[in-house]
Amino acid sequence: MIDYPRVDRFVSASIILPVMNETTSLEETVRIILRDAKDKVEELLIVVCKRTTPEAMAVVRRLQEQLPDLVVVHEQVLPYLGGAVREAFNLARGSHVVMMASDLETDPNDVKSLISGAEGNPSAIIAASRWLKRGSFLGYSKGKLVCNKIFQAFFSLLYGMRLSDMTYAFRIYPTKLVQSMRWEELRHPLLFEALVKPLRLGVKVIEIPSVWRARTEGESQNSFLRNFVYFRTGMKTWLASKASLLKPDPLGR
Ligand SMILES: Nc1nc2c(ncn2[C@@H]2O[C@H](COP(=O)(O)OP(=O)(O)OP(=O)(O)O)[C@@H](O)[C@H]2O)c(=O)[nH]1
Ligand SMILES: [Mg+2]
Repeated sequence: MIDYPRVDRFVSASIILPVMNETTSLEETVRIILRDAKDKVEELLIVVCKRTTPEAMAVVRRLQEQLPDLVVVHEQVLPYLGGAVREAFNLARGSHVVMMASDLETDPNDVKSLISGAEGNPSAIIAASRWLKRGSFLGYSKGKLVCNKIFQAFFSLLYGMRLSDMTYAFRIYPTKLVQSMRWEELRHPLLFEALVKPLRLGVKVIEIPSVWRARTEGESQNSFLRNFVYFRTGMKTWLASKASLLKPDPLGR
């Protein structure tokens, strides 16, 4: 039988922080997470690449010096954001992993709520949603908002799930789950793949409200047109056999 690994309790969280051009946003993200949840954090897994700016690298090095027991810096081998997240999944040592950004678009004040969700439901994915409370998109264009809503409605119907936000990459996962899945995407669509593949396997997803605020520092690595690739990811996963979603040896890397 095809099944995904269950986790019976939350022990600690590995926080994945991909970094490209963030300085003060990264510092603020780390400060708030540690203020709220230091005792629950296994490690801050900062993923950098060759294109990470020297200014951002300087902040990463400083954090590493200030928090030697918590900060792990990894230079990615696979390309793009999906590659960064996939490598972090494999490195994580906590019982759970938090997927988020370091540009403050994923509000670090909500990390504690994700963690308490995982404490109550250790086998589930706890996902932040921008559609649970009115006014949770700050600085998002009207056109993008309409596209976003249509996309969410289409895929929640297709997957038969009452989920309001399947594309906000701000979630906590059981580490064993993400390490047992076969990931394909290398760019931003990995963030959507990382929700629909577990859904296909029957993993429970619980949403909590969160507010998205457009970044004020640096710029996004995603182009609007690339969002259309998300359709392909969603359809391909819907059509895939369940066996193809997991690695042949579920706990193998
Ligand atoms: N290490 C690494 N980090 C990345 C890469 N691409 C993006 N990031 C970081 O990952 C986080 C999310 O990426 P963004 O480019 O802001 O994309 P997004 O906000 O998810 O997407 P949009 O809302 O469509 O702009 C940011 O903190 C980026 O700096 C990458 O190739 N490698
Ligand atoms: Mg962003």
